[in-house]
Amino acid sequence: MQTVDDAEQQVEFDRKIAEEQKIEPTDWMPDDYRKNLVRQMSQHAHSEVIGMQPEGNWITRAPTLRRKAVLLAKVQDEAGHGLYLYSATETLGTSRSEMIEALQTRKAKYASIFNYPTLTWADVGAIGWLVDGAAIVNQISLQRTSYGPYSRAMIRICKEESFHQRQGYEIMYSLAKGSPEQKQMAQDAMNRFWWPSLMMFGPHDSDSAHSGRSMKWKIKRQSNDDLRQKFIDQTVPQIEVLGLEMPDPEIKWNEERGHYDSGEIDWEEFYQVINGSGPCNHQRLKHHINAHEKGEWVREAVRAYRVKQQEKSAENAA
Ligand code: FAQ
Repeated sequence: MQTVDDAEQQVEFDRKIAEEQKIEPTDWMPDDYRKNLVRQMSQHAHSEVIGMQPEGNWITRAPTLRRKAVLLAKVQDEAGHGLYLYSATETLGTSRSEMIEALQTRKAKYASIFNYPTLTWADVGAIGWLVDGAAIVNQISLQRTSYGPYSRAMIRICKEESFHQRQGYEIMYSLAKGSPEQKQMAQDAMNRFWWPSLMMFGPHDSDSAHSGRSMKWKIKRQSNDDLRQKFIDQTVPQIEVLGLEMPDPEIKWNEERGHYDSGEIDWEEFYQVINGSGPCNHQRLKHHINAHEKGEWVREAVRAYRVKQQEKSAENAA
């Protein structure tokens, strides 16, 4: 039940949202706003961290030293994005270990796209171009999200994501303009990553459980379908420049709408993947759990160091 104090705080919260002011960690906020943010932001952080795995698979097999150095830097950036986002989520009163536990026990999701395998080098290009490309479209919109720490993390992350998208497109361009075998590899990678990239934007607006409240609270600024359309509209001309065949035969410019029409997503596949039965769900979580367990000695060392520091300052104070 809301107390008089809460009611006043609610009015103040609503005013800030209406006036496009940011909500900051020490501000009062409705419980459901906080919970919804923790859900979305922690899942976003998990996506960045799990997202290192498909590309990490190619670091040792990158075709040149330059490609290897660039890919290493990109994968490290994703780790950094995960860390900004975990830190931003911690400002809402949850801990890193609670978030990791939710991921590892499947209570929290991560982006469906990372449950697909990277079969060839061209997949690294397709991920940079399409997956980072889709992530940017979504994240540019989230730069205006109402929660201050999330918005600021997004501004920084978007700058790095544009480099990621360019490096992916450059790989695709080299392959598409290379030998017939290389061009075929690029075509195959794009065909496999096209539909999962469209799924990154979530279910249709009419089936999106959280959109109503998230849009009202300005956590989300544009709807799943609007962002997906934006991505399709900006990517189709890029496919034309590559000289590849469209991954969806129904893609066609619609003069009246001023947008590209496209075919329907396989929603059954989407729900299977987000509910744990995609091609790599098991492998991704297993790898995360193994890496986390192997890193226990680091956490132990940090705890021991903290105790030592506390003992030292107690001695100095005595
Ligand atoms: N995958 O009601 P909605 C990246 C879930 S970062 C998995 O529409 P919402 C960088 C959704 O969580 C990519 N689950 O949900 C990179 C909910 O389930 P829940 C990550 C999905 O939150 C690049 C249920 O379906 N970006 O790629 C997906 O309003 C390359 C109902 O859906 C973000 O996380 C999905 N695709 O809208 C890294 C951006 N879609 O939580 C490495 C921030 C929906 O009730 C390499 N997040 N679900 O159990 C968002 O903008 C939103 O959360 C959406 C979903 C748009 C993803």
